[in-house]
Amino acid sequence: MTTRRTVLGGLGIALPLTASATSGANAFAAGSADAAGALIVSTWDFGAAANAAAYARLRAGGSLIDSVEAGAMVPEADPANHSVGYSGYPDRDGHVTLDAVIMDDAGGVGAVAALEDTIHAISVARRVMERTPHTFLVGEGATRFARDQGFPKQNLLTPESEKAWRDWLTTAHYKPEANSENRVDRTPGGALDHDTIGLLMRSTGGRLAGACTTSGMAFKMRGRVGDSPQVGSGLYVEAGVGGATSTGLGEEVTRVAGSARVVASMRSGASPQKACEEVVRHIAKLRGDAIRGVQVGFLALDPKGRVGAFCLLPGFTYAVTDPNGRTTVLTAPSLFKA
Ligand code: SD4
Repeated sequence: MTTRRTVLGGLGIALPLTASATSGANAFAAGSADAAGALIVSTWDFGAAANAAAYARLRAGGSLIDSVEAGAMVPEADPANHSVGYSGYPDRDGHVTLDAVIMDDAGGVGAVAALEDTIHAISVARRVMERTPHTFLVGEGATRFARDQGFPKQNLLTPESEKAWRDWLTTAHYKPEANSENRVDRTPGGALDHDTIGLLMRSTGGRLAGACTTSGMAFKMRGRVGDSPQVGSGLYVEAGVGGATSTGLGEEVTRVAGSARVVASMRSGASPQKACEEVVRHIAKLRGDAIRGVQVGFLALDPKGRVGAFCLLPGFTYAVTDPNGRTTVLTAPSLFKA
């Protein structure tokens, strides 16, 4: 059964928690939500705080791109979040490297991968979109571009993250852990934590935009880039059709251009929910035993305000903020039971 919790009121003001059973994504199907208002969805429990910032920016007169950027910046700056931005777990050589993409529904795209020494990867991605003729900058070039654009050089490796890495080095055992995003008991170095945020937004008029930002899998190989910053894998948005974003083990998403595939299903007439299910089932069929114990989750939103979410394993949560600024955290249905 899907669970539902209202966790935040408009503009991020905390409301008492309520718990009730619901049919999850269908609670926000067109017609049941205010189809005329703006809607924000994002991955994992911590997406609630990002949604609040995105909502506040929109209410203050920001554009959709301003708002998705503002949302993504929240976990990027959060030292308790050990993969997005500041205090992210490093790669196996001890470097914190960030991946991000931002996209509107009019062909605007900007992305960075393997960005270093810069907290707000999503803002650098936006600059790529708005101030270069390119869509994607990586590594040293992305980092140099960030400096040229005036983003301050900052050491992202906190003592806590460094200790986690040094502890990990004693075994150097690489095994991604499902749903580590929501674990509260995780000990630094004890798990290969990853806390990607994928955030999708629909304006009152049905226009769409999205953002996705991460430091990827903890203790990854140097140079590894996951799904998150790749248009069509970690994020895809198409005017009049919908948007999708992914989380989990990026290699399994990149293999099938997952978010673009979700949107393609929606273009063929599937609801956001059915489209997410179709792609998760496709990954499971394609990969068989190789994805045992692996988490992949998709979140989708269409211009009517319908929301879909589906994943391989139980435990993928997402936050939905309605046109009144009320945020609900839902648990996505999964293909497998465990
Ligand atoms: C990656 N998909 O780099 C990201 C990790 C992630 O929640 O989503 N974590 O593979």
